[in-house]
Amino acid sequence: MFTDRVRLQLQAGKGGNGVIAWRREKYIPKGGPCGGNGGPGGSVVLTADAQVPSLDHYRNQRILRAENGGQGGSNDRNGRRGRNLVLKVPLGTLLKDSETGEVIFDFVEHGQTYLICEGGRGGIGNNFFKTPTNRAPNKCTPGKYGEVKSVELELKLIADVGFVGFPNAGKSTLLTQLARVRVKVAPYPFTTLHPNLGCLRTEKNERVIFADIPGIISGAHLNRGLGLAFLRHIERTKVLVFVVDGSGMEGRDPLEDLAVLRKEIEAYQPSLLQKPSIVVWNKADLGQELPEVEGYSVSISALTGDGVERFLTQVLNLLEETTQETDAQAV
Ligand SMILES: Nc1nc2c(ncn2[C@@H]2O[C@H](COP(=O)(O)OP(=O)(O)O)[C@@H](O)[C@H]2O)c(=O)[nH]1
Ligand SMILES: [Mg+2]
Repeated sequence: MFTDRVRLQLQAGKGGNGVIAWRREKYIPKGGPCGGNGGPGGSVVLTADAQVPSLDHYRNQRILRAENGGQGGSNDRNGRRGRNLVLKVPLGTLLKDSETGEVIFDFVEHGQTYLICEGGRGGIGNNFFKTPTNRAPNKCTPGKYGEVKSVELELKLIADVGFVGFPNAGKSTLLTQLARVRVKVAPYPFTTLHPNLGCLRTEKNERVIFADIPGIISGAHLNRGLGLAFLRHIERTKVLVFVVDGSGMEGRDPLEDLAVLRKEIEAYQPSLLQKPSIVVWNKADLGQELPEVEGYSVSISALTGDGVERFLTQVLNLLEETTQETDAQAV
């Protein structure tokens, strides 16, 4: 699986110091304290931005700092607030604590924001220590340091589940429908990240990414149509879903379509056919006796939503089995 990771040390800004100052005006003796407060340091904030394609921007960075707060001034002037450091990250970025490896935040939607390091508070100037009994305090406090964290950003956007099928088989419709179905056993919130990409959360709060891989045409392995770029995408998915128009409309034969899809994939790399897969006979609403095939298959209507819930349950089960096997192999 494709991962792209960077390690960064993030530092919020230090708060500005408070100061001691005295009013000195002509003809006003004993003007009193007038030292202002320091401004707060800037915080470090991460925000998901759909326009950012990768973490490349951070590749050569190690330490990133937000601005410090300004020192207080005389005449009760407060110091300037340090500017926040806003780091834009691509959708699909996991923010992890680099010491514990724990996931702190998972950016899946455009605009999601997470404050990782809070800026230090500004110090207090002597004007604020003034009391009825102490009219001339000779005291101020320094600004506090901002938070510092070592983090790891990991981009994980490669689909777990890839839809493979001829143009017009209904892949896009199915992806859209997934966002609508509410599975009874558990609510799986589904977010559309991109027209061809959707993200679903399981009960365990794991992320499953579905991709509608642009249409295959016969000869893809010879680089016709979208060709090789397309086939490369499916190399990285864990589960393949063959979406086939099962209605037999337009004079197509569903079994033959499935055979061609498999042949294309096999011609490119035979091992891809070893991936766990599900055959989806789509357009069930148009009616058609569907052929029996080996392995998992399910008949659905992506248009009406019939059978989509069953399909989802199958995919998630298959994915879980696959993950367990992979984990077992890794041990
Ligand atoms: N009757 C019917 N039409 C469908 C179904 N799923 C998709 N379609 C239609 O088939 C056409 C192609 O669907 P689309 O999702 O764009 O196919 P894609 O090229 O595989 O992404 C569209 O006009 C859809 O409305 C279905 O289950 N039943
Ligand atoms: Mg489409």
